[in-house]
Amino acid sequence: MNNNRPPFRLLVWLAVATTIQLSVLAFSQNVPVVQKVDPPNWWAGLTPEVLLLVQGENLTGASVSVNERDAMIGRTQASADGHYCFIWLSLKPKAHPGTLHINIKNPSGSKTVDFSLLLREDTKGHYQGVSRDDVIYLIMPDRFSDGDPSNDQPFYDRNAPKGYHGGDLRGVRNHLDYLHDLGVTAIWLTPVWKNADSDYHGYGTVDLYALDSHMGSMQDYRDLVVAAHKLGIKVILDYVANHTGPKHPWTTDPPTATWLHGTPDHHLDPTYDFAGIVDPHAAPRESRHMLEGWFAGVLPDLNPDDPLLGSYLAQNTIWWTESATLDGYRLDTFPYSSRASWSLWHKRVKRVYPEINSVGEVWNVDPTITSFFEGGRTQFDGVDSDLPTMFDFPLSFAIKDVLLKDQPVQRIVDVLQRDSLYLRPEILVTFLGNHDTRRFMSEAGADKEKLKAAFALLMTMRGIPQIYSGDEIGMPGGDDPDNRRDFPGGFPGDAANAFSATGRSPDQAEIFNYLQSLLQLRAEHPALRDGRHLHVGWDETYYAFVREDSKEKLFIVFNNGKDARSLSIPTGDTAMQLAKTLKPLLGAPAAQISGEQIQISLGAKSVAIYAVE
Ligand SMILES: [Ca+2]
Ligand SMILES: [Ca+2]
Repeated sequence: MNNNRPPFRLLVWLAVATTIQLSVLAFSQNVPVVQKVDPPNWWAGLTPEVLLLVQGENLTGASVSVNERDAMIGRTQASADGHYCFIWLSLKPKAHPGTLHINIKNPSGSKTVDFSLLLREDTKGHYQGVSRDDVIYLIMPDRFSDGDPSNDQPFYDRNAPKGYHGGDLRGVRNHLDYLHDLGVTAIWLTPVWKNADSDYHGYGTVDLYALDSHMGSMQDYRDLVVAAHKLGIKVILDYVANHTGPKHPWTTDPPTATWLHGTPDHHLDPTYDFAGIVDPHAAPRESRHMLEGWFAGVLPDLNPDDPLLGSYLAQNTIWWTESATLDGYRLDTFPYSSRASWSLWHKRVKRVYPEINSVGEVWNVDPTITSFFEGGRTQFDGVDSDLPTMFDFPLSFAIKDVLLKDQPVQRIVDVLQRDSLYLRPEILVTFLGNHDTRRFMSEAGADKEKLKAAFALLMTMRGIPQIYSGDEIGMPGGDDPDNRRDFPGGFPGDAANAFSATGRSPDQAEIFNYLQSLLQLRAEHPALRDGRHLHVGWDETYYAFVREDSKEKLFIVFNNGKDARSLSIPTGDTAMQLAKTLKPLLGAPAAQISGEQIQISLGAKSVAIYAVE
């Protein structure tokens, strides 16, 4: 703890005791027992108040006091069964770091809880938010690299597709140079908090205030972020507000009567259709199962509209952000919690971290559906989600359908033509795949040329691109959990090491090198990051477009044909009308401009990029 001041105990003579007697006990009671306090600590000067959730026994009717001059108990609220007590702890703006002694007392006795107020880290270089200058890399830490075999157990079995494989935070830190070399500027780690049994993926938490032991220690987490920031790499928290794991203690013993939607015995089956939310004419029953059903039929559904849980979740997010100096959020299963609750969550988090932003998982093929969840405007129901941006699932499906199923290029243009549905299409997070989808290379008809073309589109089109770890070396992988195979070279005894240039197969190297050159191009050309995206032309199998800002213009042509094509692209009344010459980039074939036509011979399933002069 960072504290140069004398312990508060010495300052007691200055302090004013604040005690609130809740109620007179109508029955005899045992001494208060405290098993857990959420959050386990806070920071001096971070917020004017912190809501403590004390879990234990015999807490009903207890009086709570704190004998320190910088803190005051606002009010308390205990559950009827005495297992929980909420404590509103007010903190002075200039509260000093140190240990608060919170006394919880009933007629049978008392219990004192030590609660640390830490000194905040310097905020410079932290809590940055993600921007169009970033390229995000998604890592499932258990499957990336084992940097500390001492934390591999329990449930460690590298042969079990759904067991722990040993990867951890130190493993990620060990390979930051690899990511930096590739050109990545932000990493999104799937949840690192404590899960039960063999839930290696992290999406079934049993304690929102603990790191899973397989991941390492909080110090490992902090060390990873510090090392990442030194390389200019941001770190994104995967936040799951919709549900917990089935073994979370709340499942059978929730802190309030409305903490969860339902109980293990009586809850709604889930649906995964967002139409009932988006449709202004829908009856509540059309969204009830989606909002309140237990995801996958087993995950206890949190009710973030419970005001206490709403406060708990926002505060929990702030605790992780502050603990590890994080830079952004990926919001899991975004539509499955009410947008009103997300709005409050965003406001609470932004109050502390104005620069930080979030990207929501809104899994749908249709931009008319996905765009509804974007924040910044009030929808028909009077709610503004405050969500800055989301993953561009419609574009991801379109790119794969076009390249892999030979669907008309119009599929991609269709998505872009609906960009006016969004307030900020330019910051949508674009991607080919993630830990929930089949890998590109395991889709029917995939090959490395198509993957390279897909990456070229991703890195030249509008949006903030996200790469799923392993796709940069063309890793195969079918449906979950096959799409979560171990990264080669990250684990003891691996036959090959794809983290090293010499350890990559020729195919792996070809894909990696091409993607690396695309990221370098993107870094060198601001127009590819923040320029306007303008159509030039398209037909069944080609699409030509421009990215331009006030200083430069790039021309990109995609041939989705199964064969090479000699294209003659009309440029009249387009952003290319006045173009004089085309300078090929990344090995693009020569292209000629004659009058208002551009002539290009382009190989099958390939993308060519030009600087326009
Ligand atoms: Ca390990
Ligand atoms: Ca829900």
